[in-house]
Amino acid sequence: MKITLFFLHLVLTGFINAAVFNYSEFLSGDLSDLESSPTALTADLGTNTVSASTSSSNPDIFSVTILPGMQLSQINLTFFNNSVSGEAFFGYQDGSTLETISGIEATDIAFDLIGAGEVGNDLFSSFSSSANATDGPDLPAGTYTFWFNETGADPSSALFSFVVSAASVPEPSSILLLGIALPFFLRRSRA
Ligand SMILES: [Ca+2]
Ligand SMILES: [Ca+2]
Repeated sequence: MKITLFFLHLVLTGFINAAVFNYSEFLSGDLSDLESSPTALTADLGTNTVSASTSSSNPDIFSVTILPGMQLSQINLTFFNNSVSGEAFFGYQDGSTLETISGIEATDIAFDLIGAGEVGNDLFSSFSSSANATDGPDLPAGTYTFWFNETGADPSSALFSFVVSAASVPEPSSILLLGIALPFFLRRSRA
């Protein structure tokens, strides 16, 4: 019994101390239902996960903050299940809150109707475009708010994997080289 408790302690503290997030509704409770107050998560380099179950009466709204020097490279659908409708709504907007759901229109949010057929896919290849959401992949540092919702009463479950990598910026040596070379080429072109 003591060994089991110690192991459980290691597992739980491991999750709490991990730099990447692994949010499981089973362990940590239902994600926020409120667009004005999403469950706030901060990502780190590597694979960050959210495991959630939604229904028409239980929207799941959460924000993901990408720290400076990093980018959100992929959102992979790792698992999905809905035995009735077979799909659910999943979308995002820029910022730490979501526009009021009751007044939201399709063009207000980048979204996809996700289903089992997309398991293994990077959802950035399927999201619609919206003026209120930066086009992916490789979302820069900032906060993005996600909305997972099943429109029917039948629950949908999903595991999302947010892959964060170092932001792709030109190396300082490349910039320095460009600074040295550019005046040279400009002089030559004028000659
Ligand atoms: Ca939920
Ligand atoms: Ca919820």
